[in-house]
Amino acid sequence: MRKRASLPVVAASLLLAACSASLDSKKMSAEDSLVQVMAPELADDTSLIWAVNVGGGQYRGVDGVSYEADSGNTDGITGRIDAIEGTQDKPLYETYKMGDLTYAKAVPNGHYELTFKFAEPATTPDRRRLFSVFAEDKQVISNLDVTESREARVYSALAKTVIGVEVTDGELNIQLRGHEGTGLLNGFLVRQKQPWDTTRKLLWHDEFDGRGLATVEAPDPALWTVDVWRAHKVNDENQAYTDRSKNIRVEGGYLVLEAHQEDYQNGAYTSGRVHSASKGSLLYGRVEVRARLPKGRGSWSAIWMLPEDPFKYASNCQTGDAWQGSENCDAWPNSGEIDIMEHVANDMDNVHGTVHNRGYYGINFEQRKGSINVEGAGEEFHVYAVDWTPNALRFYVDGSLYFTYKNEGEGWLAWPYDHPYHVILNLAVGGIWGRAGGPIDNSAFPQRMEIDYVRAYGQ
Ligand SMILES: [Ca+2]
Ligand SMILES: [Ca+2]
Repeated sequence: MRKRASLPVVAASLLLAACSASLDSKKMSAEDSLVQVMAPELADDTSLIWAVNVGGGQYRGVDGVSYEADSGNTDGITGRIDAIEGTQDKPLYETYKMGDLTYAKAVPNGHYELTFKFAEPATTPDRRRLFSVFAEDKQVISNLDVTESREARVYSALAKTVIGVEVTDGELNIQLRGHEGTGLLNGFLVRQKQPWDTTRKLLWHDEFDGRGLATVEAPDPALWTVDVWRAHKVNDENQAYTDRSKNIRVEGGYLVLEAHQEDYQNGAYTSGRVHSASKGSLLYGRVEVRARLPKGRGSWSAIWMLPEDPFKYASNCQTGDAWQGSENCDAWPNSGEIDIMEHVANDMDNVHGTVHNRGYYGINFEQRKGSINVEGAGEEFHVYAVDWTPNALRFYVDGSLYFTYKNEGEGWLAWPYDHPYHVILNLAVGGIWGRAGGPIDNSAFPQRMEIDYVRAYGQ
């Protein structure tokens, strides 16, 4: 959720762990055993059907995925980028193919989930590249501009997942088609959805049923604190957060965060923000939030987590200092942030999961992230979840895995996720990201983010 910071970025090369090396998964090398010690539960991905390092050789991803070499496919032109940013899988993104590519593989009939990996070279012959990706002749990614999708940065890795691809003819077909310039692809993987583990122990939760569905009331103060903030406090967000029931209430089985356009104090919008600090936290485990997202352009909704002790890894400020929105305190990003779900309605249905830490955050667009297409995110409820172990953070929508961030084993710079975090739910209006796709649509108010439940489970 935090996008802005004034701190110098730590050289990413310091943070590369031995386990980012390309490995032959069949050989048991010293590096292999290191990977297994660090992340035993990532060693085998049983849901994996097919993965290809487009334009390159065999590669083992930090999430344990074994990518096969791109052989036997003569489509397109192979190229190389040596300055990849924004991913733990740099070698995968360093090689690509450009052109109207096609890939096909015999698979059992069924439903599949596809993750595509893109990064654009700076030397692209086209000023702008726009292309679409098709799976089983259906357009699953339309008019993609890779660089624009990573805040106008070339070299930045982009991972996009699409779900519900149905194969009925025994062969999975993937195609790229250029609209302006040619298509470009650096890698892809295909999974079958795995059953959701429902055996976890519930630590704490709120179903937002309150005293009854007919009662309108404030969020339960035993678990939640409602923030009252001025406009522009963080991220240049346009809304003030209030504790009025107009902006935040439990109603009809949901927590409702409702944004309004209205003159309020020195701002033009109001909305709701709530957090569970010192009331509901966890260290490892899983958080599941079932929510329906707002649709109006300018809205920026978020389900995310911050440390219980924001000063855990701060170097220039201490307990009691104001740190949110501060340029002078490095509590953020040092102590970390986990964004389970972010959605800006100028890019409807494109849901993001992101981690921020001192090694990887907004500056230079080094933050690690994945995105997933959630059709009807503003119409239907979906379950947004993160699964957190000492070795990895894995991000899901409706049980579909779309992003894995691995503990590189090099300490807090890239893994400050070793202390308790709490949950934050908010609906921002505008801000640097909410306004990025055009002005706030004032005809779209009020806007609502509705949360059916928040459930925190143990490991
Ligand atoms: Ca590649
Ligand atoms: Ca509910």
